Amino acid sequence: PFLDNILKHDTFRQGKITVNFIKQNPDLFQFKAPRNRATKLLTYLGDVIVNGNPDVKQIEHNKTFVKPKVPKFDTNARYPKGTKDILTELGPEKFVEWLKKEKQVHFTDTTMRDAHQSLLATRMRTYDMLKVAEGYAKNHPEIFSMEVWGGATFDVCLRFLQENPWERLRLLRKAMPNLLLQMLIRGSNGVGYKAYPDNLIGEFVEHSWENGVDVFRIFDSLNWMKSLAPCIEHVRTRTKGLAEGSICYTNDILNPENKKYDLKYYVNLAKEIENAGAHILGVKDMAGLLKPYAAYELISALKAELNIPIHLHTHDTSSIQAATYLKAIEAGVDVVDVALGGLSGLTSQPNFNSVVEMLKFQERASNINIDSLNAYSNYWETVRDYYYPFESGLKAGSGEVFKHEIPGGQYSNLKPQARSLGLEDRFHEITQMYSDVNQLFGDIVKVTPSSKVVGDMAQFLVSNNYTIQDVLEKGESISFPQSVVDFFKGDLGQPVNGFPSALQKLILKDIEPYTDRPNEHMQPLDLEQEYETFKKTFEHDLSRKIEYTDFLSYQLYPKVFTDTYNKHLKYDNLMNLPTKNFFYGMEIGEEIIAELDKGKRLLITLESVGQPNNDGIVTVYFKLNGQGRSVDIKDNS
Ligand code: BTN
Ligand code: 3PY
Ligand code: ZN
Repeated sequence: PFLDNILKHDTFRQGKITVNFIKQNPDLFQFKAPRNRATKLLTYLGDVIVNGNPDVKQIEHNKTFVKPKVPKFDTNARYPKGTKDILTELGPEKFVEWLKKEKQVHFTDTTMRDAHQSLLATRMRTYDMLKVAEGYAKNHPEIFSMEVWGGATFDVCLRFLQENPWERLRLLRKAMPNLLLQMLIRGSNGVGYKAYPDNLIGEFVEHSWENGVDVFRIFDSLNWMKSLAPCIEHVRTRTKGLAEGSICYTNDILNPENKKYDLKYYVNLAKEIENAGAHILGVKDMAGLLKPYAAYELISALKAELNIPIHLHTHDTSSIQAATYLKAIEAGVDVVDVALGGLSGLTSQPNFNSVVEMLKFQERASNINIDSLNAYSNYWETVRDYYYPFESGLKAGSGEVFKHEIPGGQYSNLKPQARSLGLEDRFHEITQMYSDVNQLFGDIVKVTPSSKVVGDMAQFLVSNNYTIQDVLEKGESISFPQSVVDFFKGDLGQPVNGFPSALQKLILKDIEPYTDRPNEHMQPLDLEQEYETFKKTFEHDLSRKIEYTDFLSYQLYPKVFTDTYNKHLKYDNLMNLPTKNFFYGMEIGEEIIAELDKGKRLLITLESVGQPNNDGIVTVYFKLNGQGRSVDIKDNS
């Protein structure tokens, strides 16, 4: 195995070894003994029991959880016809014609993507989704689409949940074959925080479609057509799905002082998106700034000027966004995004159940079984409690969002970030600074990843006690966060009306900015060659074979993928471990069932936990299918 480690080592393979090679690479002495899957699972459980899940920062001891009730459905029943069947039957163009003729308003359910991204820092596990996916698709075939993938879920799924996002997609596809599945993609930034080579994004889109995505909501974090258009083209040429090109809504079209993001600006952008080949126009109100009367104006104008259907997305951070939907529906919007009650409101989407009630007995009402919908809301309300460490702490809607304009998905992430920087008590300073930084940057569109740049800058200034004045007066001597430098260089593209040039100079110092597409500054990826290299690097099979989609994960997030791969070598795939045990381990005497593969069940009981020995090793005693088993765990405390 030692020789094997040398042969596989990057440095060796690149032919760069020196006499110190062995001395400098202690990893050469790490040998991976083959271990069976049950032992890996017990090792994980032992580790969480002794050391905790590193992602869970604050544990409420003695907390009890209620078992979520899964609404009834017939496993043997056939799936009723839904929108996916209509798309397959009609193809994208005719599907769009069908949608435009629909009188009722349609709904996208965001519970499995944006809702938990915006309320629970994106931590919802596949386990909890799969429990209800099949039943939901059978009981609610009238839903337009299920937003289940993309945005931050890709990153978080790998990074913190140690799951394979592609596996999640495939399982949800299988469980909901009758409904359209929808994803969020950040144009040239894919599901990442920077631009990637065009051919990688094309490849990513194609494989997303092949693994289950039907509707691609495409946006650019600066509303830059040059990033949107190629991605719309990928969807049109490499899939049979729907390209939903989106405008990101910022500021307020009704404010007479807002000369930049006025109605004309949005209508023009929407027309460009339609001309670029979008099947549907997305109106992405990522921070929840589209007020009811503005929505009426905007949707009316878009309906009048465009031929494609309009799909509206908002966040209820202010708590008045159901009124926005009402006015948008009156103005003729075709589809709106909602989240099931238990995961709705605040920084998430408006409440699906209540919006359905709002429209009851009205012209554009839809035919949804509200009692069943309520049962699903209750399921999510109960599941939500298992994720309590990831709650943002926001208890009420806040009108301040119209000032700071922080996107819903970022808001739930900014609080824990502030906490980890020791700035929690200065959170309102950060939100105020966020708004000041936005003005300093020239009032930009703020949504991932541009929102992260503004957030990084705000936190940087607050934690260093700098003011905006300081930046303007002594910016030359300040070294700004890397994300801010990259942004001003042009790495995320060009903001509406360009960068403020004096500030750009202060931030970039002697770095030269550029104004063409970031992708022009990158080589296309040699996919075949890189895939061969990838397969050699990650040649240990997990409990499955390494796949091409793993290669795509690696290309988007090399470090995150590598870390998760290594965790899978150690712990295996934990997707089927109940959420309570994944985050909080087990209690003495607790008995759980963990399914390795379909039908391969393990019955695990925690018997006792020993004391650390002199080397800090703790022995954890389990019963596995009735047989005594123990694992030795290093206590890291
Ligand atoms: C978003 O802003 O996209 C929503 C939250 C996503 C958080 C992920 S977690 C790892 C990475 N680090 C960040 O600061 N944001 C992303
Ligand atoms: C994302 O990009 O993840 C978003 O949800 C932006 O709103
Ligand atoms: Zn959103």
